[in-house]
Amino acid sequence: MKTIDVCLSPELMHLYKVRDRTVVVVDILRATSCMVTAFAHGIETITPVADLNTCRMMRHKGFIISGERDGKKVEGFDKGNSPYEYMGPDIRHKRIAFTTTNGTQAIEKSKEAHKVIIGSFLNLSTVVKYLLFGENNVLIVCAGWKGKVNLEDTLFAGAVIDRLRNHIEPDCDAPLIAQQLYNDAKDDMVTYLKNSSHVKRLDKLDIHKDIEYCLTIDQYDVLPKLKQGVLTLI
Ligand code: 3SL
Repeated sequence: MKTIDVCLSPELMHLYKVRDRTVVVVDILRATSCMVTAFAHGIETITPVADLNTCRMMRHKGFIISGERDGKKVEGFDKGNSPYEYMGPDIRHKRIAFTTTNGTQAIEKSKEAHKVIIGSFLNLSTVVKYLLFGENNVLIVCAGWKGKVNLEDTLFAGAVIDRLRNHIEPDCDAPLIAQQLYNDAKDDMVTYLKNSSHVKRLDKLDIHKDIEYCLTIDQYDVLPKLKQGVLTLI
């Protein structure tokens, strides 16, 4: 039977061998939710970039430049990190260069994997189906917050594990923790996450509607995949 594990923070990546695995990168609030939304609304590619300057330079190559630091849109950038910015006709058939505090860093740390896909609650069933029929063992990489563990990415990992429980075997205890938390939270994730650190952070920025949106299950059936450093649709 295939196995599944969860890396609860990118700081723990050195503990995992990823070359033979399919890695699912998740940053529920809000980077991977934005990416999935952008693909569902017609973006052609997203290039994840770790630092601000490289991202800035990519405007000269015709990219929309997007990103945040500490939740706020970067000065001079075209777009920030709210999924509502990625629903309009202005992104159709365009290319985005994207840099975020945690999400794009987690993608960078995962790039040695055999396959890297992008997960969020918005495309949960599509992710699950892909993992079910894929041949590789799986690692879910939670972006967390500046190296620390967060609840929302762990809940997503738990949701995947719960749906695959009869088909893929947990590798260690992190999948069991994630699954247990998801089962505690699943009936009302918005309330469950009320005291979580990133929800509090985003509440201060007055973007509560982003939180509810990012916790919506199965809004889209798109699956972004990393190929030579660029995200495209499978
Ligand atoms: O860290 C990230 O990648 C972001 O998603 C964080 S925020 O939701 O924009 O604050």
